[in-house]
Amino acid sequence: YIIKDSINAYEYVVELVGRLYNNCHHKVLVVDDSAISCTMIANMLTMQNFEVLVAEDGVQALEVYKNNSGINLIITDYHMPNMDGFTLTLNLRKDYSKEQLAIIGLSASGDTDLGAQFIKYGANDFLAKPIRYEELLCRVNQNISMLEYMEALRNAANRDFLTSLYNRRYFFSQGKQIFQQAIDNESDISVAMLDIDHFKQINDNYGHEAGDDLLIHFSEQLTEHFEKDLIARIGGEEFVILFDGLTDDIVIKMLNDFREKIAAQVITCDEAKISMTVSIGFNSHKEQHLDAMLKIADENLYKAKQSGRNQVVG
Ligand code: GH3
Ligand code: MG
Ligand code: MG
Ligand code: MG
Repeated sequence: YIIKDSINAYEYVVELVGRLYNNCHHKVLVVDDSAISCTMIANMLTMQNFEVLVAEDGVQALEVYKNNSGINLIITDYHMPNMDGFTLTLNLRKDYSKEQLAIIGLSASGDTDLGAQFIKYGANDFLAKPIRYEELLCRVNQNISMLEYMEALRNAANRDFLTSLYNRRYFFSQGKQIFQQAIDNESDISVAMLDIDHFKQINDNYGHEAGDDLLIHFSEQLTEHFEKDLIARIGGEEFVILFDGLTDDIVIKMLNDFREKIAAQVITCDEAKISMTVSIGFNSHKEQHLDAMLKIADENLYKAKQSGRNQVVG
């Protein structure tokens, strides 16, 4: 880099710090039976602030990958005892797509076919040994940018912009599969529809922005309270939850606990202190379709509204 003046230098440092800061969110697994090669690559990446894990062969790599969540890039050698790089790549691709997990194959110099073959086996990219620092970083950064871009696309398609909860489209695509499994296995499945009470008044009294803040807060509470269940925002102040494999007693208790928690909170928005309540309709009666199950939950929600709000009916 040629730094011409202090402004350039400042911008360069800001960019560099930003990149280093972002890199620490990425876990990279380096797989190579040559300890020298493995350490060298690991050091190059550690210098760039990546979190680095290492493995000696394909078998160990699968083990490390299984036991560490959040690895999104694997750099793997080809020649290794127990399991080579191609077999490792093939194994990983059974469960993880190129858009979820980037794999960069390492090909020894002289073996010109290895690169192309790695890609045929499912690698995203390859690097020729001996590894050059600049090229390694370019390829790693390019692959990570691609993963981030894919994640942004997935989120744009599946999540609600305001609250980051899943949207209606994602809820039904996932929900229908979970519903079908529950039918096939004759296991418990239930749904709840939630609607914040008198939300229009909250907007009218405190403004639309405060309303938005409350929706975000409410969504965070939902995610925290129902960690294992499928939650979505399906309307303005309307939410749906799908419970898989839980008995009615457990779900109704969870819903009532949540309802009470919300009712007991006072949320400070700017100067204002705001409280809210939520009405909930529940249904665990299996219908032919998920939509029909939700319709009953919605009727129960209506009953909850009719009989005074801030309650669970189901
Ligand atoms: P009820 O207890 O019967 O549910 O009354 P309510 O006022 O909550 O119901 P209603 O359906 O009449 O009003 C819902 C309100 O939610 C109206 C709308 O302005 C507001 N709303 C919907 N989406 C958003 C949003 O994204 N942000 C904000 N701030 N308000 C929203
Ligand atoms: Mg080797
Ligand atoms: Mg509503
Ligand atoms: Mg409402």
